[in-house]
Amino acid sequence: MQASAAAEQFQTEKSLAQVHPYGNGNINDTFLVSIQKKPAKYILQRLNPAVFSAPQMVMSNLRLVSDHMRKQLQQETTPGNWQVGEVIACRSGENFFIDGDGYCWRMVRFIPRTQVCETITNNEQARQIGKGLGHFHGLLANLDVTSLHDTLPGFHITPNYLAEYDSLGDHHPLADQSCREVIESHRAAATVLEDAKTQGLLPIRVIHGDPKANNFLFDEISDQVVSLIDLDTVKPGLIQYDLGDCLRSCCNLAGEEPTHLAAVDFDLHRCQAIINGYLAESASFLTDNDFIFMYDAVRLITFELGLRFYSDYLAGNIYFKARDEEHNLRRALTQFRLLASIEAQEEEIRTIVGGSP
Ligand code: ADP
Ligand code: GN1
Ligand code: MG
Repeated sequence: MQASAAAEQFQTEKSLAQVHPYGNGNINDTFLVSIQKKPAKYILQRLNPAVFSAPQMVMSNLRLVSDHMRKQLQQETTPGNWQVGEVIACRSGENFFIDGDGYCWRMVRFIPRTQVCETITNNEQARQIGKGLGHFHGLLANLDVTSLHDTLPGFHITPNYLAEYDSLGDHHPLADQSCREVIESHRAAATVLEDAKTQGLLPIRVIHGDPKANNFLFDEISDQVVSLIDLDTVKPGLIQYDLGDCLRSCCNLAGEEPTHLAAVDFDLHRCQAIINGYLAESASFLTDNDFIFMYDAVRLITFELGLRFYSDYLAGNIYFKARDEEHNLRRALTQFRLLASIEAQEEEIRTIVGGSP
């Protein structure tokens, strides 16, 4: 179904004016929907069925998490400006719509006067992002983890991604020697967070799963982070996955899609700014053990994403949206270069995030 036809299935206030592709997400198809003579806008999304096989679970989590955040915000002593997305019902009253081809569509209100930063450009933005992630974790800290569906089993379980990679075969015709070497030299370290989890060293909490730069919304005027969107992967997990992913995404000076690989570098000032922002919001729920694994987390999640991109390249680009056949290979090389930069600065990063080598 065309996006414009799908948009008509939802209970918007006025007749729709325009529906355009929007944003740079790697998973879902996103459209900006505007209505006539009004600034109000909506975001329409077609969920990626290769990633989310049970969209009703995704939508149920979205409802649960949004309602919980709203309740928590009402109880905050100093009301802030945190925004929670609002799902628009479709004509049948459901919060999603399945088209004739089986695709799941949903609509949310565009959070007004906000914008995303595809690539972070300064330390204040980084501090805001850290604060935003800490606020998000704090709002969900007392939500029962067992009330959430697992929308993406195996997500961030690095040994599983290695097993998937291994299943693609040792002599794959597209194999890239440098990627192979990185993967082999990191194989042994891939279980570090899962081992800590099994040993009971790290608690299972409600996590976002995907707190990369372009999932944070900045207020257009104040430049404060006012929302963390893309809640499809909210689930029980380790906050180390989230911090690792946030640092991986926001401290890379060249962003995830650089024109020159040489520009890829993990920036320590950004790292410090994110941690400062995060700590300012997270004192109530962090434990000493949480700090021990922070360096391992940023290293592991960067490796993991490189491995995920590379495996998807070998598998024929079936998971991440890709512009051409080698797009996921370039993305993998970017993450592996960032990994090298992280490892070269291990001592400095540990000084910032805690934990001894
Ligand atoms: P994906 O899962 O593909 O990454 P997202 O849910 O992150 O999809 O949406 C893609 C982009 O759409 C975001 O990076 C952001 O620019 C924009 N977006 C999504 N939801 C909203 C919203 N409620 N308000 C404003 N912008 C949004
Ligand atoms: C995907 O959906 P998006 O673009 O926010 C992916 C993340 C990756 C990220 C890398 C559900 O995030 O895990 O870190 O791409 N999301 C999913 O850019 O796999
Ligand atoms: Mg996104």
